[in-house]
Amino acid sequence: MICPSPHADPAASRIATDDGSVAGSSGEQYEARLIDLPTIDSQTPDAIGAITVLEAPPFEIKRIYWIHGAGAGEMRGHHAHRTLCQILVAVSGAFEIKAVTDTEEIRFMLDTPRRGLLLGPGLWRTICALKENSVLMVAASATFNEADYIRDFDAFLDFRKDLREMRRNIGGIDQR
Ligand code: T46
Repeated sequence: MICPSPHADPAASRIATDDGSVAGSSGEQYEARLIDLPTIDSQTPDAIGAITVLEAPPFEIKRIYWIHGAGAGEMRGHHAHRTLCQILVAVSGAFEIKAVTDTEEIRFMLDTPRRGLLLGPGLWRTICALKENSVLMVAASATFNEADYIRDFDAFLDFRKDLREMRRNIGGIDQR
């Protein structure tokens, strides 16, 4: 399935490896990585299936919601957040998530409830359901605030430019 991208250049697209690191990302750091969630598998007659736990997240969770009802190949997202941190879990079905900077995009496959994607602020994201009836749970660091959204891609590019400039000015170690 092809989930469209805001960057036209396919060379700018990279796939996150299984351990969540970003393949070939030329030293850039991203606040986007896969995290394995502790899972208890039960195989006794009175407890079948598994329990997966999201605990001790790297931010305080203020809100949990879930996205459902998107058909296979349908997309959501198309925005960035100024400050919001999130953990995304495909509790059912599968999603391809793209985390996009001003120069490239990283593709993450969420196809198991045993894994989450930690997504920081300042990244444009697209969410593409890969299967009918997929459900994406999102744990977020803040309550809903429309002012935290950047919904225009050019405004996002300006935001990234300002961020880079600010980091340079304060002599930041990281140049995201
Ligand atoms: C994100 C990805 C992963 C509310 O009124 N309250 C809420 O708590 C939320 C989440 C949304 N809304 C309203 C705002 C919009 O008018 O519902 C509409 C759709 O929301 P949004 O554009 O956030 O939907 P998605 O699915 O594109 O994005 C969601 C998250 O909200 C977003 O933060 O990064 O999933």
